[in-house]
Amino acid sequence: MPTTGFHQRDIETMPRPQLEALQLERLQSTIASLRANVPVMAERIADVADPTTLDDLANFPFLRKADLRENYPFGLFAVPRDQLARVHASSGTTGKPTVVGYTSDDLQVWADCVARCLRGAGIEPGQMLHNAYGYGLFTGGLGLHDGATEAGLNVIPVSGGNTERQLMLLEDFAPEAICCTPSYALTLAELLGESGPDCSLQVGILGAEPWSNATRDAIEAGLGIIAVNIYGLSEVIGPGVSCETADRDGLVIMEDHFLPEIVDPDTGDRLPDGEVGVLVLTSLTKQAFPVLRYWTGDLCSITREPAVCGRTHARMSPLVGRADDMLVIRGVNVYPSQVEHTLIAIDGVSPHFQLVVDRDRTLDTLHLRVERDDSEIAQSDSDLANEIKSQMRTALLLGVTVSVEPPGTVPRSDGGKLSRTLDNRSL
Ligand code: DLL
Repeated sequence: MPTTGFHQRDIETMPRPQLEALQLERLQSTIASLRANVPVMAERIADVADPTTLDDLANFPFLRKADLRENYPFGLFAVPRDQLARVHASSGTTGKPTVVGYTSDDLQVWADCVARCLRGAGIEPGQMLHNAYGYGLFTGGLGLHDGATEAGLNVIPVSGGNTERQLMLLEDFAPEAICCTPSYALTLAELLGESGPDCSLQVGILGAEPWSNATRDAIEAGLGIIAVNIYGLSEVIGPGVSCETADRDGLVIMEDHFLPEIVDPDTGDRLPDGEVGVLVLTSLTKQAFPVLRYWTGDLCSITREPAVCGRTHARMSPLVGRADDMLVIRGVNVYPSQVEHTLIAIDGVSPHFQLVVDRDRTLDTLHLRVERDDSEIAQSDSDLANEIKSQMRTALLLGVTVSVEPPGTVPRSDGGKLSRTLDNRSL
């Protein structure tokens, strides 16, 4: 049975008074950097006094996804372009992605955070990690890759897709650990069938999408592993903002780098530990793209009680939902507003649409219902559906199925707030 280890034990078990002193010092220098290097932020926080306690952070405004859109692509970066070592991107709320940047020091911090996650989950240096997160602009593949290298693991950079090949490599290479989305782990567990518990895997580092304890039980039984939950978001760094240890008693936040707050979704007021609200994160060491009070939209609670393993950093509960309408489908974030933005540019369809989310065995599927408009375009329904499919794949980086339906079939608002999503997964 894997047991928790450490990558940077002194930091991970630092007494809280010392940790909080470090956080305050780092918060002050993050704010100094924003004032000096990011004109948009300097203007926005001009009237707010520098913090002298961690509680003073509550005086600062939130940073939201819309701010990233308005300053696309590099307007919120605090270093010149020639100091960037990498950029990544995730789904934006409309046409353009959300772009994030890293200096080489930022990449080192990120690798250390992910190495803490992997060692904490019980993976030992010298072991092999099958990395089935997508490589590319998505932070999952490269984020886990660099962290695994930092932790002294042998990384197999399989990336996503081609399940047949993944199964072959799992059998032939016999890795001890795997990382992928929980839904993909469940698919692999099903396909491995009876031989699952006999496979070499011992640990799964799973995240990027919400999953339940029932899913965890099925994955653990199916693959014969312990499955730990890893959380993160591109805007803050990527995977490795927090992660469960092998004890699986909450996701430990890398609090020397990311300062968490839980706030009321409606008022923005801070909530006490234990209460569920929106997770707001402030980066404490990031150079290229420091974020001050980033409104993640993710709902959870936190505790600052020390963990059994000796870690002192705050731990968050698994996410209980979102404060907005963002969907996570097979690890990809999808906003209904992105779909709308893409549809508007296509001739022959009306602005009415509905997104139907389902689960086909273990994998989530997204179906888009659209209506023809009254223009006289010659395209057949199936050609129109194919065109929409291809545009959606480009815009969302996700395969969707599309049905083109007669005018008047897609649900309309009855005066109240119209939900453009029918999510059958929660039923
Ligand atoms: O999903 C980073 C990541 C990669 C995390 C690999 C874990 C593993 P984004 O694409 O920016 O980044 O999406 C971030 O995904 O705000 C959550 O809503 C959701 N999410 C991420 N991890 C979890 C998780 C990556 N463990 C958004 N449980 C976040 C539930 C998660 N939702």
